[in-house]
Amino acid sequence: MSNNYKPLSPETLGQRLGGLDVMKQAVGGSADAWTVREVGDGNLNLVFIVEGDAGSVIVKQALPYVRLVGDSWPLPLKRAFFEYHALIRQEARDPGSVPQVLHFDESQALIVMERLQPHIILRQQTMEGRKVAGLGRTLGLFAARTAFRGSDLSMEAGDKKADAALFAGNAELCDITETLVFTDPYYAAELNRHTTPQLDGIVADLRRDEALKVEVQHMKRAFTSRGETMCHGDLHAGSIMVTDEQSRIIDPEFAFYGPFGFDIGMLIGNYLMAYHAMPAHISDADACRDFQDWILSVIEETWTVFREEFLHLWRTERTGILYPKALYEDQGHNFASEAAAEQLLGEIFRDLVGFAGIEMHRRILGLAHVAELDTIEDEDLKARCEAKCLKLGQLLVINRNRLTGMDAVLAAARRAETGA
Ligand code: SR1
Ligand code: MG
Repeated sequence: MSNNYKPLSPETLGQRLGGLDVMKQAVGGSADAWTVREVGDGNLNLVFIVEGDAGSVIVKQALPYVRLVGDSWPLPLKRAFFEYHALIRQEARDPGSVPQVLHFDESQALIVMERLQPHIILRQQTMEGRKVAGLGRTLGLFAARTAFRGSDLSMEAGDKKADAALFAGNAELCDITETLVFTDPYYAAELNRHTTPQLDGIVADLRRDEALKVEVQHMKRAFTSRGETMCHGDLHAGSIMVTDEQSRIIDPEFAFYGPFGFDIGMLIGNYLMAYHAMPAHISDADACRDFQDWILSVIEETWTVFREEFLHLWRTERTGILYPKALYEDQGHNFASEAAAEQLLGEIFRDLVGFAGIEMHRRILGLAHVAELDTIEDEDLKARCEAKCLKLGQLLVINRNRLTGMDAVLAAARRAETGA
C-alpha cells in the first residue's frame, strides 16, 4: 500500500480534493459549499457523489480490503490503476461508452470521473420493470469494439504484448474470479451461500455432475490462459448505468487479458438471471411476459450486433498480426477470410454460452449474489426462480458446443421458464 494512502470520507473529501483544478472546474470553486455523499453499494470500493455550484462528479476510491467481507480479506489498491487504464482504453476503442475520466491519483487509488445523470444501474431499472431503448445495440457494440480493438486482430503486436503484461498485474482480481466464479460454486466452499433448504437437492445434483465440473474447468483454463483481448472483467448488470434511452458501462477494475467471449458471456448470464427473476418483480402475468420477451430480445440483439460489428471490424480494421490481409484479401482469398471470421465467431459463441452458464451458477451458489434474485422476499418463489437459473446454467455449460445459435439458447431459456 502506498505510504500516504488514506481513505476519504464525506467529511474530509472537500478539504483533500478542494485544491484540484479539475474539481474547481467541474464542481465549483469553494469546497466548503460542496455536498458529499458516499453512495458505494458495490462489493469493493468507496464511491462519493460530490455536488457544488458548477456541477457534480463521482470520486471512486479503492479500499485496501474487500468491502463486502471486511478487512479480513485484503485487496490491493492497484486495482484503481487497472480501472483507470481500462477506462481510457475503452473510451478510445468505443468512444462515449464509459464515463469520462477527469483525474487519477495512483497513490490515493482514486479516480474522479464524470457523474452519469440521471442514470441508475441496469439491475435497478430491470427490477422496476423499465425497458432501456437500444440496450442490446450499445452493449453489442461495446463488447465487439473493445474485444476486437484490444486484440492482435487490430493492435500493433508490441503494444498488445505491453498491455497484456500491464494487465497481468491485476492478479488478485483475477484470483477473485478464478475462485468465486470458476471454483467455489462447484463444491461446499466456505464463502458460499444458497437458499436453503429449498435448493439443497438441486445444489447437490449440480455438485455431483462430473461432466459439468470438467467443462467449467475447461472454461477456467480459457480464462487463465487465453489472453486474446482486454476484457472488462466484470460486465454484469451492476456495471451498466442506464436511463430509459441510454446505456453506459462502468467499473472495469477487473480488467485483464482474456478470451474474446468472456465479457459478452457474463453479460448474457446476467440478462438470463433477470429473465427468470422477473415473475417476482412484475405481478401482472401479461406485463411480466412482455418484459421477459424484451429481455430475450435484448440478448438476441446484443449478440447480433456483436457479430455484425466484429465482422465489420474484421473487414475494415484488421491491421494486427492475426489473419493478416496479406495472406487473404491481398491474394484474392476473401472467401477464406470470411470463413475464418465465421469460425472465430463460432468459437466466441461457444465460449460465451459456457461463461453465461457459469455466471448464473456463481450468483446463486457463491459469495456474491445479484439483487434481482436476492431481494425476492418469498423464499419459495426465490428458490423457484433460482432453480430455473441453475438448471439453465447447467444445460448451457454442458451443451455449449452443441447449441446451434442464440435462438437455441433463448429456446432453452423459455423451456426452463415454463417447465416445458
Ligand atoms: C469479493 S468481490 C465479489 C464480486 O464482486 C465484484 O463485482 C465481482 O463480480 C466479484 O466476483
Ligand atoms: Mg464492480
